[in-house]
Amino acid sequence: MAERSIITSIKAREIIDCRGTPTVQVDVAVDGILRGRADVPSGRSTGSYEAYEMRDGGARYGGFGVRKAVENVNSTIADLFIGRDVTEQRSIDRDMIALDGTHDKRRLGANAILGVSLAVARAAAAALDIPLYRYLNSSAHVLPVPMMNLINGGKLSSNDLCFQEFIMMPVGADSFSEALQITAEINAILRPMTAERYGKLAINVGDEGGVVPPIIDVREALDLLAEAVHRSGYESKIVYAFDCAATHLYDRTTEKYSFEGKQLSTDEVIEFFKKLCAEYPIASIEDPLQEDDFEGFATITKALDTQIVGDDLFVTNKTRLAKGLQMGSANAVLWKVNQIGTLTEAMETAAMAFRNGYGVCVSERSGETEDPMIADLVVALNGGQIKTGAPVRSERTAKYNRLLQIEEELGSAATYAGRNFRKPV
Ligand code: 2PG
Ligand code: MG
Repeated sequence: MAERSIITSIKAREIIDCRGTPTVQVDVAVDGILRGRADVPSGRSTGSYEAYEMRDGGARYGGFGVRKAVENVNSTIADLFIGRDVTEQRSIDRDMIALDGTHDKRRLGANAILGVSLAVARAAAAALDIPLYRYLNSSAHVLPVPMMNLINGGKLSSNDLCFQEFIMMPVGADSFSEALQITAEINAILRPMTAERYGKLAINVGDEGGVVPPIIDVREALDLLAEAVHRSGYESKIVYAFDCAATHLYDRTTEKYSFEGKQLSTDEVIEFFKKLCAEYPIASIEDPLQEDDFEGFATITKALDTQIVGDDLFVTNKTRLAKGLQMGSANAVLWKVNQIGTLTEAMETAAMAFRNGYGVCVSERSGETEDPMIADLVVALNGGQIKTGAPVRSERTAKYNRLLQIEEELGSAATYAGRNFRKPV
């Protein structure tokens, strides 16, 4: 009989993320040895339908403390799982969902539940002495295209650029390591160019490491990025993407979107993207419309020959994805574990997406820590695409650097997703 790996303790603590905001860290010990530690990320431009992030309120940390969530792990959740086999990921996640009993995990806090879910996965892999990506999927082998957010706008910056993320994707690279090299080189060209054109303050970076020039016009930002790409000599290997985060550009009263300082109707937004896609090699557009507009998402998906990603639209939630599948809204999901709150549910959402021909783009949150977990997760999913900021700031580079290690570990078994990022296997 196979040896069992028993959880002997679960302990959470409050730590801070890259913005200095508290978040939850969980340790899981197996047979008396600390085997798994995981940090919970946190968003700023969040969707309304995300799982509930429990915050303490009050004066401490401006109300953002997570002591209650920590306490929920250390008492209620820990009590439930001491003595349990650490490899029972699915039943552990299901038991936490049942114990919580609410639709959005507000009793225990999705940040409490997710911390345990991720730390359990990591502890199980460590107890079995295999890498996390392989523990989750023995045929994990796809290295993702990094979606590099080199120019920041929206809620994650201090400029007035409407779109949140201007992204370049090195789809023409031959490997992940070459892709990373290309993007770092382009970023090194972009920064002095931006400073020269917009002044030195423009190269202070936003929450995800991109430059923050005082630009309002979308084409102007895209041209800046495209010029850096052109100067690098890598033009033929690059396509572009955006996260528009349009939920945050939408006014529910006027039913208009604020694009480039102008007020646009849904039809005008769709026209805007049609023109833009005719002018630039744009391979992916995330949240071009607001989170409740499944119909608009269906229209724009039909109108454009590009990947349309639902972030606030789907919030990694199977029920919302099922509605999108039925209506033809988008053709890819953004995949963020903390939007749903357990690894098991997030993996089910990814499986549902792939089964139906949708792409899966694994994503950071704007509030990250140095935990590189999503690097293993994107490889475990054979996901093909990862969005985790610019190739600067350690909470972003931790993920890219972990992917370099994984590529090396996999050796000749590794495949770089490249131009097949939406359907890599
Ligand atoms: C997004 C993200 C991550 P946040 O909108 O996709 O890039 O931002 O984590 O603030 O939701
Ligand atoms: Mg988004």
